[in-house]
Amino acid sequence: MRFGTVALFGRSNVGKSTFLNAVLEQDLAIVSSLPQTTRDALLGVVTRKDAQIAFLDTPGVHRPKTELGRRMNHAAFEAARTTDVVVFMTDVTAVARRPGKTREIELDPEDLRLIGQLPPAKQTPAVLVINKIDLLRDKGRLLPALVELQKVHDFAALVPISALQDDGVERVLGEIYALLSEGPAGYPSDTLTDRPTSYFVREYVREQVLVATQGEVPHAVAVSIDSYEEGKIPRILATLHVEKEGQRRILVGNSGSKIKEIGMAARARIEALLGRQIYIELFVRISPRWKDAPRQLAELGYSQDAGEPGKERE
Ligand SMILES: Nc1nc2c(ncn2[C@@H]2O[C@H](COP(=O)(O)OP(=O)(O)OP(=O)(O)O)[C@@H](O)[C@H]2O)c(=O)[nH]1
Ligand SMILES: [Mg+2]
Repeated sequence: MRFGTVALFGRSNVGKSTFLNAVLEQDLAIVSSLPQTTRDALLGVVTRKDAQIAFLDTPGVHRPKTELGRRMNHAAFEAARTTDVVVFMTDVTAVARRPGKTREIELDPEDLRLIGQLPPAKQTPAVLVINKIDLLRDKGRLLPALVELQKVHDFAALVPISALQDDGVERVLGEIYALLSEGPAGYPSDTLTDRPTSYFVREYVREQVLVATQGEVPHAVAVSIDSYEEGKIPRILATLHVEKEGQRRILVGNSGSKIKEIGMAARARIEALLGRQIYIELFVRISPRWKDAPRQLAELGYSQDAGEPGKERE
């Protein structure tokens, strides 16, 4: 048996959470086309006959404007620093042709900055994954890009994939397997994650906000669980926190139509995870500056140590 922990690390929106779901063969993590979808590290455990890999999906590293953003980056760097292997993920936009550039391949400057902050290869081996190859018309750009990337860091392997189309995902698992050492599994074989149900309730409600709203609203929302009553049909009351009155009005919608739509879609997603019926009711509240207030951040589940594996908080 081989066992190891693996951080999924990289810029926002490159497909880290999509990849996690692909290896788990389950839509555990929330995914969206907006940047900064993932806000904290999420464990997802893949158990096979001869190996167990504990993946940590992390928030996309970005230039933070709030305390929440700083904590998100911190969670990503902590994961990359503490796991056995790092998957550095980028996507084909990083190797796309850029107007006005003279050199054939110009690596993404943000990628270069992040690669420069990876732990030394001798200490933590890293696998480079280029995602979204389904979008790349000119596949001839891939090889020179891989050559350039290999020059900036001693990656143990470089794998082009399409997480969305489940193309190359198994090869990534193979490359990770080759880097793991023999040892007992870290989790019981039926473990999927270490997060409690309440975490996924919050996430799946937030996911529907990302789907149903635009502009500043998706990023202004955090979700808290007010009560969770077990029973034949569990009864969940949750609050969506926004920063401003205008955002509250958008979320509620015309005579409550928007919040109802969000609640119904979130309920379907939660029911699919739990395999049972639930009742959920959503409220909207203005909590100004929740993204910068340490106490409120902690209450909303975004405490400073939230990203560290094994430190559950609910
Ligand atoms: N075409 C294509 N799109 C993809 C692929 N993988 C992910 N995407 C899309 O890219 C967007 C971002 O995906 P996520 O998995 O949320 O990206 P992430 O890296 O987790 O983003 P953050 O959580 O914000 O850091 C979504 O719209 C996905 O559907 C892929 O292989 N091909
Ligand atoms: Mg994500």
